[in-house]
Amino acid sequence: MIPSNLTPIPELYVSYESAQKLKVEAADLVSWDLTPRQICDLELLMNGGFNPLKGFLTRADYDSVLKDMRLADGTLWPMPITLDVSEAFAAGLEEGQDIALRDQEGVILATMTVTDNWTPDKSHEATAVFGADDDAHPAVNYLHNQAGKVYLGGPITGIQQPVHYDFKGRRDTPNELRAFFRKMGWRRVVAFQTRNPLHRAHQELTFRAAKEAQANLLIHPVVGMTKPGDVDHFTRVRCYEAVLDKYPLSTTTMSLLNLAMRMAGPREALWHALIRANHGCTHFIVGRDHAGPGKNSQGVDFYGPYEAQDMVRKYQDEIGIEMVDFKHMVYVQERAQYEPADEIEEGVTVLNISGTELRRRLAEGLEIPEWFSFPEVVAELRRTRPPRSKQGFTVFFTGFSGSGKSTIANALMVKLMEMGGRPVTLLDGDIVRKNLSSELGFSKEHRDLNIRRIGYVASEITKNGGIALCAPIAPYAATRRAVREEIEQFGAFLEVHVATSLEECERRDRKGLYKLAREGKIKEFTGISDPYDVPENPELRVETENVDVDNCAHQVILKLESMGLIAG
Ligand code: PPS
Repeated sequence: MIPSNLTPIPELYVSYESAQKLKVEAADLVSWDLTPRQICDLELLMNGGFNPLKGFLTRADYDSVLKDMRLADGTLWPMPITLDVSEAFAAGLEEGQDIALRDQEGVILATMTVTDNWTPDKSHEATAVFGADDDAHPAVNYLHNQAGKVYLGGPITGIQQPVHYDFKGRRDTPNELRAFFRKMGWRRVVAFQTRNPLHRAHQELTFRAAKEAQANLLIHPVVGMTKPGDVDHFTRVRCYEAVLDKYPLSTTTMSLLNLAMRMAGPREALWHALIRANHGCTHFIVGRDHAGPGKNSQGVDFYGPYEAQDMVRKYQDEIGIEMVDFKHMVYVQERAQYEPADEIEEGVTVLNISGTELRRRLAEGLEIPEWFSFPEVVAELRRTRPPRSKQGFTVFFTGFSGSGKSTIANALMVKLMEMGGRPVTLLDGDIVRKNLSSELGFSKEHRDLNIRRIGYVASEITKNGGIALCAPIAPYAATRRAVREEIEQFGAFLEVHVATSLEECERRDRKGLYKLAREGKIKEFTGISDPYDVPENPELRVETENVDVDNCAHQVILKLESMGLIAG
């Protein structure tokens, strides 16, 4: 049971004087540069947000969390908080060795005594924690494609908090929030977790939840890492600030939580409840499909809509936080007000705008009515999400060498430049290899690096409202997917498979490379001696045999029009 909000929660920080000493001593330690997700985890470990954890999970705790949602000593804890590192880094460590944990600029945040060092079975972890070993789940995808191969476990000695330059005044540690609640005399506090902008329905439901629980309200948005594709936290916080003004004075406050979400549905809901209890909250709102990651690769939801609520209800007494049902609020036109959907009689006109519909209206620059959201919130969203026809985007051609990618991309570039409006950049395979990637060869590692560099440049172009046309072979599906994810944070990503068959490319053999590859004079040649993953669901597949280049480029233009990316 977590201490009531009248008492402080244990932190892992040492005193200021000890921290200064440790910083100097740590200069001799081996350093691990933390990933963005690990920085989020470390912050909550150190400030007590992840109480009762004292460090990254040991192997015994990890096994037990996977199996029973409990630490080895039986304490409830549903989420494996692990320090994943590379094999090379782990190989150099001895048991009991202290290491320095540093942020991405090299600033020391903590030291850790490495008591455990093991190679986890990630497929098993995926199934145990997320319910399926399916890369369509963002955390499973992270586990397999981003996390290091080895886990380190052991206690943490906290030196200093990670630095945040944004919204400093809105960030609170659990103890700062507890102190605030004490000062304000808030004995009952209901927390609302969110990773989305709030609209009128949310304001209504949270205010109603607080009234029902006879509690004050804490809007507690996640600003660490959320689901790829979410509205960025800068925009969201400006939106939340606008909504905060709509609550009666001194009933409600907002604090930002630097959590890295896993989108693990029921387990995540339980984890969220524990974190809120640590922050001194007595009640926690859980809705339908809390922290749901969407659909799996078979198109089926990963979790049932009420699994998260059932889970939190089951453990609420053990945690010491009471679950409050999230009421689905809808707008009743006749009465011009929001009411819970399950309390409405038949025959009245109920209005609702789904998340998908909202995104469509923003994307197409259509009206968003005042009954749905506050004008200040809509204005903020419009600022960051201009209509699609004004956003940047990336067209990513992929296909065999000689398939016609560059030729089509060049034709497309000219057509787009004729239309005008946005700057266009062509990142052709050959051009990139002359400039950006001149030192790279064609091993899997080098190809991945090459594609990631192209993806990075394209994402910057897209973010800044330009059009990036990429035309590398990009033979690996996982790398293409990573690039897609990076770019989709900022704008549309259109994958075009230039589906010229290998036989045809070889027959054309414009550069004479296939001949050399067949003779073994070029090694690792895509299609001959190196693999090519055919895109399964590209936005567009173009056949080039018996179709001229102009027509192929025109097909892309039509697709862009149908996606609303260029005005018709
Ligand atoms: S990758 O796999 O996406 O990084 O390749 P990419 O950057 O597009 O570079 C492909 C061009 O390099 C030439 N080339 C080879 N291609 C494939 N395999 C091997 N081993 C190889 N060696 C040289 C080839 O001309 C490719 O150009 P395109 O324009 O695709 O024909």
